[in-house]
Amino acid sequence: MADTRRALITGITGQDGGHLAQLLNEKGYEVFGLLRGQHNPRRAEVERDMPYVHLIEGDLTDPTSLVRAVETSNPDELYNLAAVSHVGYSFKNPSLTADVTAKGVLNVLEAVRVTGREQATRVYQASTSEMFGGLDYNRPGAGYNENSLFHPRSPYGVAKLYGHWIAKNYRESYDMFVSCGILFNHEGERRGVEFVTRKITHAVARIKLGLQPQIELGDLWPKRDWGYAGDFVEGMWRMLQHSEPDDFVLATGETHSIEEFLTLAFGEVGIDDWRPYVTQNPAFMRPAEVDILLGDPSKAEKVLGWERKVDFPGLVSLMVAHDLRLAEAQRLSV
Ligand code: NAP
Ligand code: G4F
Repeated sequence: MADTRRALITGITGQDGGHLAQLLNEKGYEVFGLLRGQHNPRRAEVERDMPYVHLIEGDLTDPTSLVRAVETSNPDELYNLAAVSHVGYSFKNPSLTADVTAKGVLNVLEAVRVTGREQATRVYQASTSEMFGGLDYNRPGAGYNENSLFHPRSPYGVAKLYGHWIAKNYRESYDMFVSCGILFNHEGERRGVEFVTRKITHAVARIKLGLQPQIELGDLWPKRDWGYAGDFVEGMWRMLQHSEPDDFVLATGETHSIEEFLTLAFGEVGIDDWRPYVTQNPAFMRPAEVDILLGDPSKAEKVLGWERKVDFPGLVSLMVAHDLRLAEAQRLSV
């Protein structure tokens, strides 16, 4: 019988960490997750929902903890998903964002190298479409691909670009298997409520059940290429099964505005006009905005055989249905 494969996931408490842990467990992996903080409020959730995950305490800003995590888990595959991942927050905390989202990647790669696992551990780095910036001059009609220009528009995007290039540098310098997934926005039931899609579906369910009157948002015109997180973690895994390390865009190839998202989400609960329920608050606007993101996933489709299964209306529908169940449970408990 073949040995059980071992995977270490940083960012285990995050949206993608949860989807990926589930996928790897279904595939028979022994799954390890890096957990930060002396009292992480999400520990109990992980222990309840993913009892098969071995938790290892550590932090992306603490190189020694990462060395210990790699030694303890001895992983065949390491998925570096941990980051300060909220773009708006990165404007308010740019130095922390650089420490975690940029230098943290270096710390992870070094942990693999100094433990002598550079030929044994395949590494996935969570790169992002935020690196492209969505500016007019930098906007290809058919969507951004692996060769498009980068022009990040936030401390988060800049930090991710460092992570992307240091990952490629370790691939080239040390012959390490390091693949970068340039992922466009992906959402779902596990999405944090600080991100616009979940903030909307969470509020729509509560408005429908009379638990809150309105929702406050920032700019409504930006467009995003929104896919389903469950589909995207399958693409991450495929990148590490490929014969060569490489960069791959994962996207849906469609872009939609926040207004379109609002129309579909409110429509799911029978509200045709969302405008009376939405106010705009400058506190949720950013010093520099990414106007539009549209990805071209044709390389991942062709080389990895990856495909997205959930379309835009399906995504909105599953998120609203999930949040209606949560809101209903909350209403019954008060
Ligand atoms: P998320 O839900 O915000 O999760 C971020 C994770 O990083 C959390 O588990 C968080 O742990 C952990 N973390 C933060 N600071 C840390 C530190 N100093 N040390 C260790 N762990 C730390 O993000 P996500 O949506 O799952 O995204 C996963 C990755 O993909 C991120 O790197 C993100 O930037 C990138 N990405 C996401 C998207 C998307 O649309 N979702 C698109 C492209 C790229 P705590 O629970 O302790 O805070
Ligand atoms: O949901 P968002 O915060 O996601 P954003 O900024 O696109 O970043 C997400 O996707 C990236 C991939 O492209 C990831 F790398 C990153 O980690 C993260 O997962 O905001 C989407 C859009 C923005 O234009 C924002 O300005 O929604 C706009 N928006 C309008 N009102 C809002 C709000 N965003 C948030 N979070 N909250 C609002 O109230």
